[in-house]
Amino acid sequence: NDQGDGDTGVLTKTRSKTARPPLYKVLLLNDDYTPMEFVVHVLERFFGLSHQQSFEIMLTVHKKGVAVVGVFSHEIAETKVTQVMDYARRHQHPLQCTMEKE
Ligand code: TYC
Repeated sequence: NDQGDGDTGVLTKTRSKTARPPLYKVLLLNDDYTPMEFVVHVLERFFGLSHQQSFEIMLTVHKKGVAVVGVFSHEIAETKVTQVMDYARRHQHPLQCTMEKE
């Protein structure tokens, strides 16, 4: 892994494997006010989930407080979080969506 660099005595790190970009979990948080149907709609609209998948994830969040909605690259995860937060705010619901490194 450490490679000599000519006669300088400087060691250079090399990598034989291809590094994958880090992935980020997008999380949905429970609250007491956002209607269940609104959460289901958000999951269908922004995450391309079926109605059944969306309903199940919404119920998991409702019961456990939080659930992973999907795993994405940093840029895609950030876009999803922004879309959900803007949409919830526009509809005056306190729904919270965040991301964290996997
Ligand atoms: N707890 C909300 C209610 O009882 C429903 C809800 C589910 C809210 C999931 C947010 O991420 C959420 N109306």
